[in-house]
Amino acid sequence: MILSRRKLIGIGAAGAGGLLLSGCDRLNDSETFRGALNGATGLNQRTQRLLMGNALAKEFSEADISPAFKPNGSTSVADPAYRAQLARDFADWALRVDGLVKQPLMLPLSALKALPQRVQITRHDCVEGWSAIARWQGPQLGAVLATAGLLPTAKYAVFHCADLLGGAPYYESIDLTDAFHPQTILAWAMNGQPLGEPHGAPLRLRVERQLGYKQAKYIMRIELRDTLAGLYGGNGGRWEDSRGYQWYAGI
Ligand SMILES: Nc1nc2c(c(=O)[nH]1)N[C@H]1C(S)=C(S)[C@@H](COP(=O)(O)O)O[C@H]1N2
Ligand SMILES: [Mo]
Repeated sequence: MILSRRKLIGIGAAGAGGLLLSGCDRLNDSETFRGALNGATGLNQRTQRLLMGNALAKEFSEADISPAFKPNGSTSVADPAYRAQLARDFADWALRVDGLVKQPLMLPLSALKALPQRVQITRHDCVEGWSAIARWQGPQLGAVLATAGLLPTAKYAVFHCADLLGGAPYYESIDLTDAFHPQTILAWAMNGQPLGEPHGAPLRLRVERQLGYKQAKYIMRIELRDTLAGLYGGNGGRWEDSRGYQWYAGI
């Protein structure tokens, strides 16, 4: 199903409004609260509680933006379907959202741009030992997931990318705590410009409290799953499978 702009704006606004209710750090420290969280059955309750107790990554000012931001890992995509979409400025591209959702979605860039936008200037830290600061813009992942509606069994969001790394598809995954974190966005713009191919056009993940390899570029599909077992190497990401990188890459 392709959502109309109007429908998306309506649902998206409600979803994003909910996302702004975060910031109760102390609640999450309490064992009692964690117990209540674990025992919660309703998805809305689970989702809302996931939104709390989530510290924000540091945000920077315009003046801090790095003059150069090194493209890393894949910097281009060989897949012919991707090349055709790139040539057409992704006019007929759509993000697929499926798996453990109530309503699978196909979201064109126009729909992602019509959702409430979050802009954040953050630092990207690559395990190879370099960092760079950029301004990212896009809808919150949580608003997109709220539009699709998660089934109660959903535990992970998996990002399927268009590129191969070392001959196998790049993919990454995060849990729902990070998926609904207010700074977790699907970025289509970097430093005020649409993402270029080296940085992951048309869409990349920004999950700001984790290392560079979690920031999946060239996202084609988001799949909601209850387990990471049985998916490629079973470790939840391309680097996790091939190099033994930690699945939770918290900084
Ligand atoms: N699809 C895809 N996403 C990816 C990678 C990749 O090779 N393919 N490399 C990762 C790594 S290790 C880093 S440091 C960042 C680099 O992002 P940049 O190219 O915008 O600097 O993207 C991450 N996301
Ligand atoms: Mo990296």
